[in-house]
Amino acid sequence: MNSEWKRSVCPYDCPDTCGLLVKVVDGHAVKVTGDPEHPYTRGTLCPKMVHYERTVHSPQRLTQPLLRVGEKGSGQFKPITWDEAIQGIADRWKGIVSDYDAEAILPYSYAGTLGIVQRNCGEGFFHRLGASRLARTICSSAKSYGWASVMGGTLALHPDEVKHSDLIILWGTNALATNIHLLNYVQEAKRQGATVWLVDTYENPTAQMADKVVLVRPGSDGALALGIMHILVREGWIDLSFINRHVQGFEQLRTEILADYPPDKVSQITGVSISLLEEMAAGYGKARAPFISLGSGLCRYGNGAMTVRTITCLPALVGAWGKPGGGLLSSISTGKAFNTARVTREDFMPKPTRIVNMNQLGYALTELAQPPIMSLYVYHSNPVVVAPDQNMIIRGLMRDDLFTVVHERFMTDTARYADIILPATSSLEHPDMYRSYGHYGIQRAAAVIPPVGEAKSNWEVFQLLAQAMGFEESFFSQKTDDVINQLIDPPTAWLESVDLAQLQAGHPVELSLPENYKTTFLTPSGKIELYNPHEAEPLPRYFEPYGDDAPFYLMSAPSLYSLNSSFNERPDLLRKKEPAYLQMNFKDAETKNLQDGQKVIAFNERGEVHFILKLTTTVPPGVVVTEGLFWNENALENRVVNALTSQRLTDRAAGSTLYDVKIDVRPAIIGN
Ligand SMILES: Nc1nc2c(c(=O)[nH]1)N[C@H]1C(S)=C(S)[C@@H](COP(=O)(O)OP(=O)(O)OC[C@H]3O[C@@H](n4cnc5c(=O)[nH]c(N)nc54)[C@H](O)[C@@H]3O)O[C@H]1N2
Ligand SMILES: Nc1nc2c(c(=O)[nH]1)N[C@H]1C(S)=C(S)[C@@H](COP(=O)(O)OP(=O)(O)OC[C@H]3O[C@@H](n4cnc5c(=O)[nH]c(N)nc54)[C@H](O)[C@@H]3O)O[C@H]1N2
Ligand code: SF4
Ligand SMILES: [Mo]
Repeated sequence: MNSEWKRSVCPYDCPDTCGLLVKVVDGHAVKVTGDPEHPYTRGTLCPKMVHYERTVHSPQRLTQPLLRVGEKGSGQFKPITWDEAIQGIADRWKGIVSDYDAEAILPYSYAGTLGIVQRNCGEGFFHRLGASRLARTICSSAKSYGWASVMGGTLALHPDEVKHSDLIILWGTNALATNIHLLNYVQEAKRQGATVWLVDTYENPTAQMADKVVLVRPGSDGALALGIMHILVREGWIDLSFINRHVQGFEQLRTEILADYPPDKVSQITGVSISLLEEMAAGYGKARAPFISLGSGLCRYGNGAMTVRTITCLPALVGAWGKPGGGLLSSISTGKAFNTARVTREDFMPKPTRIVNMNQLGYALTELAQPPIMSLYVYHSNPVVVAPDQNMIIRGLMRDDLFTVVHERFMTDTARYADIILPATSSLEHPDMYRSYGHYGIQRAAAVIPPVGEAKSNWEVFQLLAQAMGFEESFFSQKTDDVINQLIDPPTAWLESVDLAQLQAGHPVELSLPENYKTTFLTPSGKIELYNPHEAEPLPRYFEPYGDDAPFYLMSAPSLYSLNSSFNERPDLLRKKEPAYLQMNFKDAETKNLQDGQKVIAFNERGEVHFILKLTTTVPPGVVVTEGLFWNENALENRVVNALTSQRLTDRAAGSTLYDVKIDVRPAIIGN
């Protein structure tokens, strides 16, 4: 028996990007633990990953290429060889290119893996093909935009800072599910006396570790931030010397905007009582070093970018950036540390091709013309479940003339609609380089086991497709490790501080930050830009989200036991994840004459989804909550929450508005 512990990295779309140790016995992963050597995650994992080997060796893994033999969506397939699959795809695509144009082919991918090469390598291929491009904005593009509008390219706060804070605001984040390692540091600060606030639309599971919970009306956080700033100014709880040195536009903000947001008005907009608003402002204004951890939920609204922009102004007023432990952590962007353009190869594009927004896949498949989408190639994403307007997407995928290829580890709802399915490797079966959006660690991982069945990695499949399409660029004949090497060779300026030998050997290493990075503002003016002359609205202000004409705002928040639609292959986690509950306040249930445990239908003009009603006081009236994305097969009536969400986009950066949706609720069986 050959048994060995090997290093790897958690590949999932999670800010923590944990270091892993994998016990491999005779080519099988038998145990997965956290890597104690990892500087940030320090050996602990979330409940999803402690048995990653069960995902990797799941009996549900796809192990052979498959060809559809039944109706689209019926899930009936027969095995074919890789040669047949690749040749079949290439033949069909060559026909589409000559009958329509390469833009009739649409790639669709997101973040099944965050590995830099496997995640991005399809772009090199599709750019060379001249296919339509995909705007990958489903997650948090509006958040990045809002941050950058105030802070430009300023380096993000190091997460360790939180340990030194005395007031931590978890703003729109269910960190217990989505950012548990940050919470370890929050606990450390709490032990030293820090106060923790949660600002959310319901008492999410993280509320249990907060000293104070502030519940806001969905999409109204921008007004809350303006109200706090109003009080900070009114009370003089501002840091004028910091403002004079580092802030642009404070006077304009104060006179033109803040004067308009007195507590009574803000209370009306946000639903936060005047006394709680005053208390929050006092807490923030008097804190030595307030730290805001900003989640992404609140950016997924029609006003999402503006909301983030407004909240991002807060630390500037109190000079939090100048204090150890103070500031605001949005997302960490370390893309500049790598030569990623060597993987995405925009230079391969014959012309700037059409861009299709991933949040509008339903429209793209049903309404887009000149040319219409005739082929969809999905890899490491599950749009039938994760993208808005599920019914319209399924209508599109049912088109007889649409040729759909899905490269997947599992028979997802999207894979069910494929004409050809290609089996994908898991992260333990392919090498990659990882960076994180929650810390500054980077790590290279080798494949630690051979591919399961005939599975191939994203890079290997694009190589085969390139060959079949007759692409002769030497780029496509590289081994995965060659492509990974190009990311760091020549080393970028940022990598110069890193021990490359350690990195190459698979150890976690940290990118270093300049000493004064917290007060080095990489904006055009060199200051924090409360006033941004490049914006159509140079000053932040509040405007309403979309809303809809229906009684309940619907929050589809993350579950502790799945990650987006991943981990639904795991019976052990499905048992822990509660069934598709819809949480509702007792008062609303009374008005609607609904009972706890009853089957209900949530509906709006886009669709209907069945849930089991769960009555609670943790959700305020006017809001309903469902936690976790399910596969259709685990849902009550074959539709999941995204049958209700909308393809509308955010105010800036074309993001998703997955939380900006209202619904009504009725009993599933009348008279029950
Ligand atoms: N276990 C688990 N971990 C995950 C994921 C998962 O699905 N499960 N998803 C991963 C991904 S892709 C991402 S992007 C990150 C996301 O992680 P974060 O960006 O930290 O956000 P979430 O934890 O998803 O929490 C969103 C919260 O926003 C709240 N919210 C919604 N609307 C509003 C609003 O208008 N105002 C305020 N204040 N709050 C609002 C929701 O109620 C919810 O509690 O997590 C990643 N990690
Ligand atoms: N209603 C609602 N909808 C949401 C959200 C929400 O909070 N509410 N969250 C949104 C967010 S923040 C995001 S980021 C998106 C995420 O959407 P996606 O990125 O689509 O995430 P997953 O559902 O995890 O699907 C990833 C798929 O990739 C596959 N996969 C994993 N590794 C590989 C690989 O190496 N190669 C290939 N080919 N496949 C692989 C997995 O098996 C899995 O089925 O969902 C969004 N959808
Ligand atoms: S999902 Fe997140 S917390 Fe869990 S192991 Fe992966 S990186 Fe760590
Ligand atoms: Mo995300």
